[in-house]
This record gives sequence, C-alpha cells and structure tokens, in this order.
Amino acid sequence: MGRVERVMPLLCITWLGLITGVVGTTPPQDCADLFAAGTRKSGTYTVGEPSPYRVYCDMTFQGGGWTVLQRRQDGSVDFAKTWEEYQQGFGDLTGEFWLGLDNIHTLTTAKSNNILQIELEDFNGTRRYARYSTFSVGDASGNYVVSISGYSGDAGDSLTNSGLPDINGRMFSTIDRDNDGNSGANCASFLSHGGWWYPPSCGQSFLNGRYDCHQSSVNCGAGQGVVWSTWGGTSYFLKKTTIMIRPADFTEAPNCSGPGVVAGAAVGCFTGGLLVGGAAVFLFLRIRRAKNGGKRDVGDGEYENVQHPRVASQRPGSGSYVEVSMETIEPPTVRSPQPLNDD
Ligand SMILES: [Ca+2]
Repeated sequence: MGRVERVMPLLCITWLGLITGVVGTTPPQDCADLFAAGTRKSGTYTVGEPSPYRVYCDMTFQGGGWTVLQRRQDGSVDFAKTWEEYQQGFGDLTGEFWLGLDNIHTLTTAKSNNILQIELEDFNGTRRYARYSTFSVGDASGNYVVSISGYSGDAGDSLTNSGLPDINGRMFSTIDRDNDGNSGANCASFLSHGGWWYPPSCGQSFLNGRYDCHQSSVNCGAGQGVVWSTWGGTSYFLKKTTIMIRPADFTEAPNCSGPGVVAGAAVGCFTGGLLVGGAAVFLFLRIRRAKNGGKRDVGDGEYENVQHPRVASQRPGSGSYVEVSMETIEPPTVRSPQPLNDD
C-alpha cells in the first residue's frame, strides 16, 4: 500500500474527529458559538452550560454571531420592572425584551472579552450606533457591576464620558433597588423608571426608559424616555434600540463546520481518498509490471504476458514463462550438430 493510501484515511479520521469533538460535543455558550457551528439564521436559540436558557441571535448583522441583550421597537413591553424581573429577564425574545442580568453576567464572563454594540434608530428612520470594545457584567452578589470602555461610533458616547456620567464600575439599580451613586434620589424611579447602571448624575443614557414619551399627549420630563443624550439631548426620544454582544475574538468562520458541510466534506474526503488510493494502486501496478518486463505476476514465481501486442511480441527473455499472449513464442531451438557421415 502506498504512503498516500496509508495517510489519507488517517487524515480523514483525524479531521472528522476534530470537527465532531469541537462542534458536536461542546455546548454553545452564546450566539457566536452557534455561528461557529454553522447556524446562519437569526432567531431564538438555547445556549448556556450547565443551565440552558433562550437567547435571540442576530446572525446577519456585521458578520453575525451577536447575542442580543435588549430590544425596544414599538413600546409593546413595559420596562418599568422590579429588581427581580431585571435579574430574570422579561418580554418576548422575538419582540421587545430584557435578557436578564443573571444571563448577561453568564454571557459576558463565558468569553475572555466581548464587544458591546448599541444600535439606535429615531422616529425619522435615521440610525446611529455606539460600540464599546470591552464589556462585562458582574454577578448578583456585587449588584451586577458593569465594566465598559473603548467607545467608537457615530451616536456619541453616552455611557463612558469621563466624570459623573461614566457608568463604568457602577452597580445596577431598579425602581425598587437603589444602588446608584446619587445620594439624593433613586435615579430609576426619579427618571426613566427603567433599570440601568446609574452614575451619581443619573447619567446620559436611558435605553430602558419610558417608551411613550415621544407621544405629544404624554408629558415626560428630560431623561425619562428612551434617550441617548449625545444624540439629540435628554429630550430626544428614540424609536428603536438594540443592545448586543459578541466575543472580541470573533472571526467569521469558514464554511467548513456546518452539519451539512461536515457531511459534504466527509463524502468529499472519502471520494478523494478513493481517487488518490486508486491512482496510487494503478501507478504501483504499472511500476511492478514494468519491472517484470511487462508481465503479470501469477504466483509461484511465474509471470504471464498481458494482452498487449507490443509486450506480447517482445523478445522472450531467459527464464520460465507461461506464454498465454496473442502469439506463442517458441523457445529458440538449438540445432543439433549433424552427425558426420562417415560415408
Ligand atoms: Ca440613590
């Protein structure tokens, strides 16, 4: 058996084993893991180990793999919720929702670092965004302290402006749990009614604020609605918000890990192995035949000519052949010396 024939099956088995081990047995921790495993359709999926939970994955936005933490779009869900509700999450994953602080903590600590992407849209249909290069949320025992930095975007930085508005290092607060840095009030109940990481000034961003503030019939004060103050100020109420994360080291996976692709690759690998193996066997036999003067080994140290006129007409060599070719070649006759005629 040729070297290639021996190596190809080993390569195939190793490759398939790696794919099966990495993709088939590792539970997805977030939407990026699902993307790496071949999922390309946006929607709700189960992630998490050892306690699974449902998330919404955006698999098309800027390369996909995004796990959505929050969405506002039509005011169908009231965000004036309690501490416990913000811990556990609320709303509809296919509509408006808050994923929940415990899940956000799990998500943001499962990977070494995550990018935070905030997509905003006003009532004119204009879109802007803010991106932060680091983002994580602590656990319940520390009131879900947020670590955030590295702004870029075109909506302005309403989260980590230096000074009082900076939410980095702040605990989470709700209408019934005042962990904010403002000693005179509870920012959540005083302003937006939504849960958030409020700094001492109560901040510049209220993405969980009251949704109905944009209506002229509703009397809202500054900072009470859905606000990103570096875009239009604290009374410019927005229509849509999406908060999502993705691991910082996320790279768009090559199309070689999906279940269908794995099956295709396995078939391709098997077919390729057959082709290479067949070619090697063919070459091997050709070389052996050439070495045996074009004759096929029929065992017991005997050879027979193949059915090929050029080979069959070759001059017979010395040795014991069983000639079954197109022409039977007689061994050279040795003329016996003629007896001398004594006559
Ligand atoms: Ca307070």
